[in-house]
Amino acid sequence: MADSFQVPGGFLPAVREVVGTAHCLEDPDLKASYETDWTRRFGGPSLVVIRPADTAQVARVLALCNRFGVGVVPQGGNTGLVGGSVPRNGEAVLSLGRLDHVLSCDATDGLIVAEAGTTLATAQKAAAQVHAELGIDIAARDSATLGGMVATNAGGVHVIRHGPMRARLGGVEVVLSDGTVATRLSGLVKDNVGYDLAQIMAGSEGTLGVVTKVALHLVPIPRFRVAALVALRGTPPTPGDPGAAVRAVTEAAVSLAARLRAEVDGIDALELVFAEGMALVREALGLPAPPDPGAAAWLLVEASGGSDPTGMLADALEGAPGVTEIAVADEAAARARLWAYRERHTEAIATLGVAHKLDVTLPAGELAGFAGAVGPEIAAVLGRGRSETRVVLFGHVGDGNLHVNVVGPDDDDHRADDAVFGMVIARGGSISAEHGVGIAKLDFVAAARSAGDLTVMRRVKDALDPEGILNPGVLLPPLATG
Ligand code: 2HG
Ligand code: ZN
Repeated sequence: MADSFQVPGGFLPAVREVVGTAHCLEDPDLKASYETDWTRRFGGPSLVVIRPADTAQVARVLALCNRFGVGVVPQGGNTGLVGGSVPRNGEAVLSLGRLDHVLSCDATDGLIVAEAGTTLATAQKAAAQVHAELGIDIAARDSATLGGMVATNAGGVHVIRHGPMRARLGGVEVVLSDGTVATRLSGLVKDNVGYDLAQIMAGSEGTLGVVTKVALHLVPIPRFRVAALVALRGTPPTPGDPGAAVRAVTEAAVSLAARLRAEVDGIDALELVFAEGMALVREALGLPAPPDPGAAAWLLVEASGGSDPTGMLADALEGAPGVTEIAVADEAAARARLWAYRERHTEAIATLGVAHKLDVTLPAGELAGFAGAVGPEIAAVLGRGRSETRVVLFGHVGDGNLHVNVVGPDDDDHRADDAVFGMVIARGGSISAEHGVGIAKLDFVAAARSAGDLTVMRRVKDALDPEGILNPGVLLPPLATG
């Protein structure tokens, strides 16, 4: 494909000189896996895929891109779900995959420092060796990389306890568009000397700089950890109100989540799956029956601490409204079996086709109303003849983050997306909870941020990337003309 783009004369030879020919991929077959993301919904042709070995090479490559005016798409594990990590139109892909070394991991400092292409799973293993954890976990842990997780401010299943990626950050090393390297990896908790480099980069989606190293705070491994999968009773259908049953069980889940937080110390996770997703995950992946297979929804709760939370959890669940059956596990493999029903949703949904992945947050008081209304609203906007459409809801109920997966509409049919984002904005929620904006949600950024807020974003972007080479077209909507 390289031939179909205007390659500035001298650019590719100069890049080859920096990274070596073997790491400057121009063959379409070699580039293919870098050009489509995990969703299979987003992607496009690249000019070249560049695989630098270290920060110095990243800096030299970016300086070249800046000089030759070549757009750059930074890419980690390519597990992004919003089209922010793949080329759109002939950009160069800058893959951080070779920067995959853990540089230090020290329980006394409470800090791990690793290169940006290190996978989350690798960092988790390094932390475990010093009897620590990262306090952040996502299902894509084997492929997702730390740099990408900073760039998207990834969330995951432990946000209610330890916060999202930005809360875990002890520093970053970042290369700016002109090749300037900025390093602040001290991990000091109190360090107020001006702007916070790491926080500027968190959630910037590759538009402000390329993260090359990441420092993360560690947390001690708790002595006890227990998970429970709690089945919640359904209600009979209400004629004329197709969302009533989902609304009612979500209401029950939200109340139970609040009760558990109030009564159980050390809640790590509060996750919700519904009957449709449970049936799908069991069928697609051959999982055994959960507690009360006929339930309308299941709340997965995990708690941990220096003393065993099982008793407190049992007391809190005793007599809780709507609960039908409970499975409890403390040993790691048994916990993983409970988690599989929740974590493997993404994989199971992928067996249905290419999903529109709408990752949204609602205020707690709006969650049930939204959950009940979203399926009927999508059906209404898609109209008749879309009976093949599947809407699968699940997510991090503890922080209000629901994942609305819609399978059926064509990749470029935005009607369901627009309807869902419109509902979220109307209810005071966020159109981007933990996956980022990418190109998927560009049209909604202006409605989700005030004009002044957007001005700040554009000025920061202009200051750090004056030529606009970093992840062009991502995150910031084009300025209205005329
Ligand atoms: C999860 O929570 C991920 O498992 C993926 O954020 C969500 O597939 C999705 O929609
Ligand atoms: Zn999620």
